[in-house]
Amino acid sequence: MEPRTPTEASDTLPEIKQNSYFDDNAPPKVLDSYRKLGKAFVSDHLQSGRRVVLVTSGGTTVPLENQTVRFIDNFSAGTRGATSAEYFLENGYAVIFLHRQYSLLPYSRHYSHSTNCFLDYMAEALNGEVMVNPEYQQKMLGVLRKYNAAKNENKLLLLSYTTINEYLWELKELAMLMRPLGPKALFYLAAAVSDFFLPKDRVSEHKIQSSDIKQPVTNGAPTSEPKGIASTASGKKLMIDLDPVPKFLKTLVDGWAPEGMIVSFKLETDPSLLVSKAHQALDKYSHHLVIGNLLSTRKFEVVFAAPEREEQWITVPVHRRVKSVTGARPNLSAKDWQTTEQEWLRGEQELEIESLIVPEVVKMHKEFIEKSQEIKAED
Ligand code: 9Z3
Repeated sequence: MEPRTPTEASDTLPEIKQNSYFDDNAPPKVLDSYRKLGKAFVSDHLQSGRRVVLVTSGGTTVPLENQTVRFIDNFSAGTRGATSAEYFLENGYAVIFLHRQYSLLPYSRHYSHSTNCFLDYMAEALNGEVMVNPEYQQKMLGVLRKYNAAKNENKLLLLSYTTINEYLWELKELAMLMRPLGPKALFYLAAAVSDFFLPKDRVSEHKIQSSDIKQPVTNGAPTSEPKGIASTASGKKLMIDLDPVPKFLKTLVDGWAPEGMIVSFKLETDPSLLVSKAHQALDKYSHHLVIGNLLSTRKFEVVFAAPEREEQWITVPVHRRVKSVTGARPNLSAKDWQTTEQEWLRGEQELEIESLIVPEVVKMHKEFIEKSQEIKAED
């Protein structure tokens, strides 16, 4: 996992110039205010010499209408990102948390989207005031202290997106703002990003009406139809014609963040594909680490793929039987996984896999910074 030398890291931004995505798709309205917030945050931590991580979290949407009633979504609750952000803060990082609006957030995640409604954490005191239920006092105090420390020390910047277009613009902007941090910038891309999108000029302004879909027509929609859709000759089917999302990871590596360390996640559902797909992503984008996970076991195991290294599995101890947590993949039966999942759902297994993932990433980032400094010193 070598840093690239300054000559390898291009000063021009080739991929950005080549692809016209940002010419054709307008920036989100919040971009100017995010730029100001991001700039102030980065310059604050640049001065203190702190490492800064951009954590992306949650799914991106592809709206089918400008005034959006319907959209295509990517799976992600934001658990991976929100939990990891907390461990990065514990490891001394400042965190820019770029997340899907209304997905889980660091610290507050402990009290939302859970089996308990937040009101279940409350109780009525004898004097009629609302208090925290004594059962939860201890844990909540711990969470509250960490949350307040992150806020008071300006170590956590929360910025949000909803659509794939907002995500791409904001990622680009923040990556460029983080360039002065050099190798101290870390990108931890846990967001579940759409592979396909509907370009702006093909998005219909208003809600697509099923009565607008005439038949028979072929793909390539006659002008009378709402833009971007077409029906088949066989019936009133909505056919959506999506374009591939530009390979932003390549642009991030080569242009937006040439000196930072870049970690991406790879999500698969077929276990036989996970490792090869993680390596493929690494070869394609030439970044520093791919963390592979399967939808079904993502809370209990992940695999690290990095250049010139053996794959490394990180596994949460299963059913109190698996002691080792890093290294080769433990040979577990489907039943073992089921037991783990049940224990986790019952709250018996409290170890969060992010508490194992993040320290490994932090270790790799430290080595990355040291190597970058050695290369600079040699020049
Ligand atoms: C992940 O694989 C994340 O770990 C999860 C986290 C989405 C599974 P939750 O938020 O889930 O804890 O519910 N993210 C996928 C990242 C992704 O879409 N990667 C792109 C790809 O695989 C490249 S950046 O092509």
